[in-house]
Amino acid sequence: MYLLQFLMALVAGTSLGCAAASEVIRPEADTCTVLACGTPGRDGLPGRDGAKGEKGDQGTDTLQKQVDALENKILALQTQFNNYKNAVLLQGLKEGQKTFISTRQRDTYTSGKAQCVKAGGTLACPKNAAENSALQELALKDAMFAFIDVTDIQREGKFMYANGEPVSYTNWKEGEPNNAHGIEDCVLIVPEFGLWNDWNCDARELIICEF
Ligand SMILES: [Ca+2]
Ligand SMILES: [Ca+2]
Repeated sequence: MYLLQFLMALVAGTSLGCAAASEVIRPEADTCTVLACGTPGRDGLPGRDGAKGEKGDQGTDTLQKQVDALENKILALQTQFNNYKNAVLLQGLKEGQKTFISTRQRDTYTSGKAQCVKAGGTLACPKNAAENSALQELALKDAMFAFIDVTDIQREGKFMYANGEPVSYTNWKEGEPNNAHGIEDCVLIVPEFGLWNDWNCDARELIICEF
């Protein structure tokens, strides 16, 4: 009987010993990684669609339409401008880099000069024979004397351009300049031969502008 109890106690002691041993190795079991212990699981299913976002701006379509409309407007204006330019050029003459446009109106030297500047040009001023011929042609059209931007206002007898430089080309009529009656400080082109005559600045003569 005592032997049986001893043996049972011994068996129980061994079990306790095993239990103690398994408790000692448990931490090792806890450090085991997923990779080492099994294959990874599959990816999950895609999630649901998110909530509808806020309304955005009108986008590039509207902007493109606005750009197209502006381009069409510019094209229309350009065509209109070219037509106008061609119509004006029909009244004028192109010589070298210059375009001479006749106002076909008489005015004083000072007022006519201002009129040309207001239009974005200057009073016509021939610097060579070809330019002089162009002005003569325009003057002939209306059979008028035409002022040119050459004067001796600054110093009597010394004819200069508007910028103060002395004239480098002249086409004086015989006997001119004569400063008749002491009041001729401006210059005009006589249409018949394109010759120059000094003249009263306050007279009203044809105004031709150059651009
Ligand atoms: Ca004079
Ligand atoms: Ca004269």
